[in-house]
Amino acid sequence: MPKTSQSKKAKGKAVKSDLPKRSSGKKFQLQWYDEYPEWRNWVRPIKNDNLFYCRACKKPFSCSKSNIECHEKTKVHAKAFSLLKFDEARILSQTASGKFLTRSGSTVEVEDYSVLNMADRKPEEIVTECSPEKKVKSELEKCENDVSVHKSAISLSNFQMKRLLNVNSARKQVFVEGNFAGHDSSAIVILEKKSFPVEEIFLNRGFFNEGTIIRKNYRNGIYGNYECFPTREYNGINATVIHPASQSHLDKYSVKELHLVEETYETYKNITLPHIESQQFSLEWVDNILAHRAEADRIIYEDKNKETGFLMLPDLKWDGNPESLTVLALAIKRIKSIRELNASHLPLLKNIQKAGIETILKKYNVPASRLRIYLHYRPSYYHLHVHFTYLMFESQGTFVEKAHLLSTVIQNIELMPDYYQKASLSFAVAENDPLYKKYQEHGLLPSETSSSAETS
Ligand code: M7G
Repeated sequence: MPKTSQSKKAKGKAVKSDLPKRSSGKKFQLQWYDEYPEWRNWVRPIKNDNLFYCRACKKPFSCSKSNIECHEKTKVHAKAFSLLKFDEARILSQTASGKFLTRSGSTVEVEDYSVLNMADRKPEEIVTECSPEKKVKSELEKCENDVSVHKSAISLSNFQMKRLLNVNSARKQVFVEGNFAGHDSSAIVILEKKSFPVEEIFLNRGFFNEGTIIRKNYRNGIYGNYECFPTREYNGINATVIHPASQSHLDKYSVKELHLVEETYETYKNITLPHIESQQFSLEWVDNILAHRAEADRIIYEDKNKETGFLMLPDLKWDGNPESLTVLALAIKRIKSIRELNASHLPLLKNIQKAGIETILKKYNVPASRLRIYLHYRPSYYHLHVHFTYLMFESQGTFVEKAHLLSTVIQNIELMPDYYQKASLSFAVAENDPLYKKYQEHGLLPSETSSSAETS
């Protein structure tokens, strides 16, 4: 077995950034590639110098085995390396010549480092490493201290893509991780094609008019296939930007394997609840809405009663098209989820049901019979909220293992006041969710997942 590059020897000691230290490094030894095969992907020796060039970070570093190991463990390198892999997977497949395009559009030789004249480099350009622990801490600090891009107008040309997190071709969505220029912490950009308007007037205005460009792809008898570019106003896509994005956000939007868990109330109390209390998504956005600090002009209904009150507004992900109506009702009272509901909450739930239906009818002219009204378990955000969506819209999160109809929740509690403290609730948990490991440790999920079925 080849050694992995996470050797115990790597201590991540600081190397000072002055010229004498530069010569204290070692020349790169080609046999290191045999010991650490992964290094072939990103470490490049620099001729006649005690430096190596990192293809991911695009910088020279002081060269010694331990310094390369230490560099590999830094978050900055890990991010740069995943970006490099992403670029190469996308671009190298198109170029058999061993050349690739840089993001700026120029073509360069993959192995050509002659452009780097190390002798001309100033000492401060030779990057040195600090301990991985320090780096991780400073990365966290960067995220906490970073000012959100939303504070000023944003431009997507300032967004440097780093990693494709997920693609949903059925929903025509793409989830991308990257950085905005001038900001250290990661951002997530979610792009989603909008649904079509169905009113004749909008179809005529946006699609069937002289502003629409149509180009023929091919024709076969009576069948013709075209590429169509509707007028600009109707070409828009829905973009959601999350910044600064935490690791939990990145996990939420990354592709991952799911497992079904059957959670008893004991499991909830002993495993799920302590986890929620220690590391749930921030509810700042909910509190901002409740206090009218954000989205105040989007509120469509408000009942300020502390026990039975709630507030309604369009969901973040609704593009405003009636065909994809997605409205959120947020309880005024802090209730984590349906797990906490009992008979004392019936007036609140019934109020949300009745006033919510009336509001949507009045505001959007959609009757109750055409609405799907449900709660999520487990939700992403542990402040009780109810989703109102157009029944014909296949909205996300309406799977049987996640959505609970409000009417069923009310009936369950009417039949048994402590139903949600008695019932087992099933939901999917992703392998990259910290709870996945905890459920495994408590025997709720098998510790090893076997990908191949046993054959007799
Ligand atoms: P959930 O069931 O906790 O999680 O629903 P889910 O994302 O797995 O469905 C929370 C809902 O709140 C989602 O439908 C989000 O789109 C919506 N949402 C999230 N944020 C951060 C906001 C926000 O800032 N404003 C509004 N209006 N809706 C939000």
